[in-house]
Amino acid sequence: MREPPPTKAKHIQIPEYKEFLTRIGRRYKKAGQGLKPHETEIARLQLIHDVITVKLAGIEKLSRLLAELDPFYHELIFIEFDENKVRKAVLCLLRAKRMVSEFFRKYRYRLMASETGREAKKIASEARGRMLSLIKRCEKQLLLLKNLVIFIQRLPSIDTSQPTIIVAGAPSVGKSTIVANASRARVEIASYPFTTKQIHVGHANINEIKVQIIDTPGLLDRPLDERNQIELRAIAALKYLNGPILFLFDPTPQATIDLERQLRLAKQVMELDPEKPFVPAIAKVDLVDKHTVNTVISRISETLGSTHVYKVVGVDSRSVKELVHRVVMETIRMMSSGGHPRS
Ligand SMILES: Nc1nc2c(ncn2[C@@H]2O[C@H](COP(=O)(O)OP(=O)(O)OP(=O)(O)O)[C@@H](O)[C@H]2O)c(=O)[nH]1
Ligand SMILES: [Mg+2]
Repeated sequence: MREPPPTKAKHIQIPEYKEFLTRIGRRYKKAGQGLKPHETEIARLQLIHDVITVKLAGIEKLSRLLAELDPFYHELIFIEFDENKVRKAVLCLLRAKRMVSEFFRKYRYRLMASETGREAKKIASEARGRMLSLIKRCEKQLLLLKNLVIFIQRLPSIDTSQPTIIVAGAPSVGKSTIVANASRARVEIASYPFTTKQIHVGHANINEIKVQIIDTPGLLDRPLDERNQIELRAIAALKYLNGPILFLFDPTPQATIDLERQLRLAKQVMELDPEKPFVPAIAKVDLVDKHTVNTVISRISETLGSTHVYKVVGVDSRSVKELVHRVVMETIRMMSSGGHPRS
């Protein structure tokens, strides 16, 4: 299994500027004690160099992680962070690290050639100032990258190479209820719309196949450029995660948006990636009569051209497990027969 970015990010630490000063300050006086004056100053510069180098090792790891991001995580991260600012911040710190090593080499030679303790002190003070100011100049960037790493660490760990079902639909259609009943995921369920604000992942075992079930925030039927950040997270999952989209319809009169708007939304979702299997399902069928269910099925078939529309009672875990099982099997069948995912 490929390690997802949140797992990789757990090994990355980005310090704040003041942490450099504290770490250096704690050992500065003792460094090189008892040596000749110029040797003492070299030892102190070595300390500054080493602290900066060790503390900035995380930047290189972060830079590698960002370079290897798959499109899903790339999208999810740069919905919240300005990609250009992040790139500049990484470059600022990588440059600072390189320059600190260069200064250290240069000033070490100058210190070795110094003739008096006074001269050595003067050279060392200049070197210290220059080395630290390189980091000080990237103070804001350090903070940005520290926040970025914390953000990545908190993202859901999704293995983009594993089978995945993406549950989507308008707000309050019952997405989280389905994900909770199909897996071991603990997701928030509530009667008000927009309860889910992040992407969540649940894991289920279907006939020995490990399946990831993705809960997404609710979507409204509006153009991409009018969508808010929370909706864009759902779009990132729908566009870039590999697997069928289980699209839920709320058939009740209390639905957040009416059926026609849900159908418009379904079309928009289908268009995000026309190659992706699209599985329509009517949720909350326990709350409406048969006639309503049939009317909704007809409208879905007419509008989306779906040959099969599933029905599910999200609050009944048996109904949910059966649906997920059928979606997985159907997807496998479609993929192995090489048929069009929406035929
Ligand atoms: N009776 C009944 N209620 C359901 C069913 N599915 C969900 N609900 C209820 O509908 C409400 C919304 O459910 P959620 O699972 O939070 O809906 P959601 O689509 O995740 O909502 P957002 O995250 O806000 O987009 C909750 O009060 C659920 O208990 C169902 O099949 N039958
Ligand atoms: Mg939800």
